[in-house]
Formats: sequence, C-alpha cells, structure tokens
Amino acid sequence: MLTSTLSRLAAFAAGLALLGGGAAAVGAATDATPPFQDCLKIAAAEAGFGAGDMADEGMGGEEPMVEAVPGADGLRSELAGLRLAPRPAAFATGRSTTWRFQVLDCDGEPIRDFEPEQGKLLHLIVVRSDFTGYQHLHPTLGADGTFSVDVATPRAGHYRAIADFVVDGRKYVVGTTLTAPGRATDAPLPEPALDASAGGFDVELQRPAVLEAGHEAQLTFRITRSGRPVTDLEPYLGAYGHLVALHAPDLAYSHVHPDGEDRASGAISFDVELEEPGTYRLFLQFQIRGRVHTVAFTQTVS
Ligand SMILES: [Cu+2]
Repeated sequence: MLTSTLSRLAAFAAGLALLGGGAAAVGAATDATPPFQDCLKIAAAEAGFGAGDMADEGMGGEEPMVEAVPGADGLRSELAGLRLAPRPAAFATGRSTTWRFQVLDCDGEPIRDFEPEQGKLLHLIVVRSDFTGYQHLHPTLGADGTFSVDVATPRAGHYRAIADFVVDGRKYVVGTTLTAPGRATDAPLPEPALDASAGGFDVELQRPAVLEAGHEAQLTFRITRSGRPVTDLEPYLGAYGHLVALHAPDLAYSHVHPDGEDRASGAISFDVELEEPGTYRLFLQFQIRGRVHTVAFTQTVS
C-alpha cells in the first residue's frame, strides 16, 4: 500500500517536472511550440485518427460524417491531447446544480473553437450509474471557454457526464463522474425488451434477430399513440430522432447515425455498430408538438 502510494507520488513528481520543462521551453522559444490545432492534430494521429475505418462508415450516408478519434467512448476525461476539466461543484440530492467545466487543449488552455454539430457546440449526456435520470443537455459556452449547465441529480449516487463535441474536424467524447451525496443504491437494469412508453406514446423496436458486436445493424423505432402510428414527428436538433447507446456496466458511449425516417408511419431508423459484446441501454429521443420524449430499451449484443 505504502509502496504504491510512494510510486504514485514519484510519478506525480515526474509529471510536474515534465510540465515545468514544457513551460520553460515555451518561455524560451515561442516559435517552437505549434499552435494547439497542430498539437491536437498530432495527438489525434498518434491515437490512430484517420487510420482507415472512415471508408465504410462514410458510404451511403447523406450527411457528411465527422470521424471520431479512436477511444471516443466517454470512459476517460483525457483523449488525444484534450482534457475535460470540471470545476468543483457541490451537487445536492433532489435538485439541479449549475455545473461548469472547460475543455483544455494540449497547452492547458480552454478551447473556444467548437464546431457545431446538429446545431450545438457540445452535447452533454448525464446519466446515473444505474442508467436512470437520463439527461441530454446543451451547455452554454462563455467567452472565457467555460461551459455552464444545470444538471439534475434527483437521487444520491454517481452520475456519468459525457461530453460529445467536434474540434478541428474531429469528434471527441470525454467523460467525468459527478457525485450527489447520500446513501446510494443502484436499481437493476430492466430486462431486454422491444417495447417502451413515454408521454402517452408507445415505441416498438424492430431489429435483426441477432445483434453482433462490431457489425452494423439497422434499428427501427415505430412510434404509436393509442395504437395508431404518429404522423406528426418534428425535427429535433436537425433530425427526427436521436439515439444514444450506453454499454453496461461501464457506461461506455456509442455514436449512432440516423438512417432516415418515415414520418407517415412514425418510424425512425438508425445504423448502429456496437463494438463490445454485452448489455446496452439505448436512449431514443423524439419530438412531437414541441415536446421531447425519451424512451429507453435494454438490448443484448453477442
Ligand atoms: Cu445534444
């Protein structure tokens, strides 16, 4: 125990020494330090960005697809030169708290040049460790590069905050854990199902008989009200439906690309490729008459 603490302290000291060296270098020769875009570009290439799987992903889609940096699953706060830097916040159980954070570049400076995706600079998903309390939020970016957003923590426990954004043509997903104090217990994940309801709407999931990890599959959600297909789906953030897939139990985040909709029959389709076998919770959001509804499905991938 003591040894590991000591070695961690040593590693920390070494890190500090490195930081000090970097700062000295910056001071000595400003020209030698590339602007943060170059630094991030190099870090992304080192992480494997642009190494190939763009070709098949880009085919057939109508919208230009932004390629994600490898490892963009929200499981880490640092990714390819970027770092999610949360401000300390005292979350109170049972209410909302304003949370502030920055995204720091290679030089530790807050990034301000976010490229809007689906009309927003940054998409933030917040969900409790047991996949309850799902929130899809759009934090406001201040002039100093600080984002702020009201986050609800209805129950005590740990919440994962996952930020999805585009910088310099690359998609990044980083995450951190927010804690609401108190005694916390996790509810078991609901059993896999093909039906879910919210706000008076029933949603049926149509999928291939087997979902295989690493293989693309089409998922179609059919929305009905009182047994009749809805015909009044409205665009929400530039699409008729938004789908987020989170892997259990680690809450790893997957991107899902919309594949079209049939408004006359209330159906929304997605091309989904889930990389890891296991259990997933899928969160679908759609808008009808100005209101956004969220339904969730548990699904198993072999
Ligand atoms: Cu969003």
